[in-house]
Amino acid sequence: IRDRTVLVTGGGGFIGSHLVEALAPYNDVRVLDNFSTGSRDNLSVSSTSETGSLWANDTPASADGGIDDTENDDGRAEGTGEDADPDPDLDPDGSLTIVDGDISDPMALQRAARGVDLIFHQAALVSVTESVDAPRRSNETNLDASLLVLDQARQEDARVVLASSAAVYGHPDELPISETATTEPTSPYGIQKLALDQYARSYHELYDLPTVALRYFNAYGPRQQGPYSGVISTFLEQARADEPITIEGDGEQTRDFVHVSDIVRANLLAATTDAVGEAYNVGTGERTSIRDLAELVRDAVGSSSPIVHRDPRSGDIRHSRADVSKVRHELGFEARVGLESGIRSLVTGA
Ligand code: UD2
Repeated sequence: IRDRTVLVTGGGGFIGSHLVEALAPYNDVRVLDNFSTGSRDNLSVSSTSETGSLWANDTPASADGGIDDTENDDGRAEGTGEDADPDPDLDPDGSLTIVDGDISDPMALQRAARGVDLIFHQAALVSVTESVDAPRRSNETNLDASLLVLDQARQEDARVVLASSAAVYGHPDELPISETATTEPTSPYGIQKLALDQYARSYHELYDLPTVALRYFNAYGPRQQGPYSGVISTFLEQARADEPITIEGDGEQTRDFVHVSDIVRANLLAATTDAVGEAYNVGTGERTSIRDLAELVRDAVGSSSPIVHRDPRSGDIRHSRADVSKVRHELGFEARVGLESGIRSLVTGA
């Protein structure tokens, strides 16, 4: 997509920052992030990204390093955008504006969303464990504040593409998991995502707001980090340090691992589809056991880590695999990055 005014909530986070990287060269992109788990470093200009201009509200953007913060007339900082054109055929003329604030703060949200025609709502408290420890706190962000985002979208007449999750399904009845499967989340996080996902549908029906909910399966890729970041980044860290790779349980549990670049593509397709008011699985349609994953990661790193087992996680989902027929037919989405090459590129940093 090009020449749009776009808000990415959670744009400093793992998935959000990859979206920003894809959008910023050719669109006017706003990021609203409180940088609680996201990071300004994720928004630095990298060799594959291009940010035309950047304006930080309260904090100077130059702290990010690499982003030109020369001011122009309207007080916005403008970069030249000359050295990292990802596509030489396209002339980058986008901009990046960072609003350091909380999605639960109506003023910050209003400021960030003013004039946008598209919102990618990625901000969330993503830790399932934290949602179990403090359901109301995670509900405030994942649901209450998300409703503010939907209401703001109504004000601006903006489309909303929002991050839902395979967590809405809980323990699946059958594989692959289709969008019409039973939704019985096993955590407050899953309940919050399910409610949001249903609000999105309902806002379309009640108010004619164009919404698309994307139910991400197990996302992985560069910049995924921290204690709640997922098994691939944990295994990678362990393999790199030649420390034991720790499988929880027997390792026969399976997941549908989807690379962040595919997640970004699904978001971009959702931004233009006519099929609104819908929820779509975003996965590969393949599943891999945790034991196979451990070996894949160890081999890719060339590590001598032993693979060890510890107690299974209580309430762990046994198997997960997305039915991707709806997303393929209606959004034209098909995952492109296979797990092996995804892990290889993570290891080499390519
Ligand atoms: C994923 C999502 C979560 C939610 C959930 C819905 C991620 C990071 N989390 O949780 O947000 O949507 O799906 O079902 O995508 N494991 C090990 N060793 C480790 C870490 C994990 O064996 O060091 C196992 C773990 O027990 C589980 C599997 O790997 O069986 C995947 O764990 P995860 O935390 O990466 O993701 P998951 O599927 O629990």
